[in-house]
Amino acid sequence: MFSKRSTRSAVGGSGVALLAAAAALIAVAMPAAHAAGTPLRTLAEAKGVYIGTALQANELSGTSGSIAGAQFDSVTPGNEMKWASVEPTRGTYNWGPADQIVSFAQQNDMRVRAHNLVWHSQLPNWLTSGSFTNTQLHDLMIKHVTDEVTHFKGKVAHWDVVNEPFNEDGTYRADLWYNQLGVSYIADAFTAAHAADPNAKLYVNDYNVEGQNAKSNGLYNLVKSLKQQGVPIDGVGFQAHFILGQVPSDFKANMQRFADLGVDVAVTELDVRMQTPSDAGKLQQQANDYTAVVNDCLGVSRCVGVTVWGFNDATSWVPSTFPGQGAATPYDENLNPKPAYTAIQTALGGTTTTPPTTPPTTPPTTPPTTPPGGGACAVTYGVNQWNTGFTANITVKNGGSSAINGWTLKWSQSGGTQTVTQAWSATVTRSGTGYTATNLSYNASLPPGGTTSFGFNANWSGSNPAPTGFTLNGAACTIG
Ligand code: 9MR
Repeated sequence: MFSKRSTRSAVGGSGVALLAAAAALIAVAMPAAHAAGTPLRTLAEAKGVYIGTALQANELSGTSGSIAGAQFDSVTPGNEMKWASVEPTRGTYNWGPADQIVSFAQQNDMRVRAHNLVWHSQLPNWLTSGSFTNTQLHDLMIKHVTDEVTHFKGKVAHWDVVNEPFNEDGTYRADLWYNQLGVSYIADAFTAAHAADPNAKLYVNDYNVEGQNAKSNGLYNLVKSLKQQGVPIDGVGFQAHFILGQVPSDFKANMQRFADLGVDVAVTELDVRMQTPSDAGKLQQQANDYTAVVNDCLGVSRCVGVTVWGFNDATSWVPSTFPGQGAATPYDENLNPKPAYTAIQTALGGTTTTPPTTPPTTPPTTPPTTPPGGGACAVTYGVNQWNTGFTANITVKNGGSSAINGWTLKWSQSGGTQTVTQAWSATVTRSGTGYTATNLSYNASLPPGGTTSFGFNANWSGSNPAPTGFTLNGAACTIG
């Protein structure tokens, strides 16, 4: 379903060139909360990597859901797949919230980075306060891993099988698992996960391992040993919870040494925290830090993707864990994109467009018909097209003298076959040669002279001619 990094050459360089060559993007003023330009996921896919976000089940609807689905092609449940969430009572599973996130991912054509199976934290009380023999604890771990991986079998691309097994000095963390089972718990967890879903890519994941240091050396030796033993490990996740200005300069080289062991690598929980309040200088430094991380991943052929740990400052874990710090993500608390967003977009190959000084629309020479409740309109249609797909960005202007409350924009595209795969800031459907876009609740009202913008991604084959015959609530539109 998704291009893996190993296929990057098939869709990468030539796709980017095509993107650039075919770009006919019309710059438009986008409403708050929806970023201008090509969505991050479109750019990432053209580079053969994914761009992901952590999400919690209460973020799937409304503006946060619509941004997440439009911009990201991978989702990691922030908490919903952890042991305490899925097995709060021994042997009784609560899959609901995690299932909701998986459904959201399927609806939005996103992959799932599942997180996590064996960790020292967010364990249920029955497990931490129980008194189990080593054999019982081993069997409980294997059963949990087997049951959870089986439940999501075929629905997740990647599993964080073992999370945060190291101390800062590179020794094993003395947690429940290591203390009772010894280091073999790690290999056993991977083996059980692989048996339950042989197609899922299995990762070990940790923090403060991005640079070469005692902790990453410990992790390196573990991965080397697991590979030598033939344990089914596929990848290493670098969480990348950074402090402003402190992305290690050897992050890329460090990822490369792991890749050289024969595993994939991924940036799994990226954020860059700062002392709040933020200011322009800090936000620019943060943008530089995000640029460095994306470039580091793109510089390692086995780096399969980058996930941000929450895409917006409103729901980030940082302020509650580090009082006085925050503003760590690419979108602010009002869900508006920050310089860090543009930095990711640019690093992934997107271009920044400057709005034209004169409006790109031409006034109609004959007055359009104006049905009750509707109005004359003007449309700008920008398309970024490559060999199998395209991204369309549309701005519609209410050119009439009365306000519109609730709008439907229709147009046709005759020739070739096109399939809409996702839309943002509007609902977009395709039937025959006709498209229908309807407003979301936040952009239903268009005052006289007011504009709103939306977009969609689609696949095409045969040909992909220019759209024609735009109407807004039945009134003909000019195309600028
Ligand atoms: O984002 C998660 C937050 O909501 C939880 O309160 C927290 C509890 O430990 O876990 C957060 O996610 C962590 C992730 O699972 C593992 N790496 C560190 C993340 C931030 O704490």
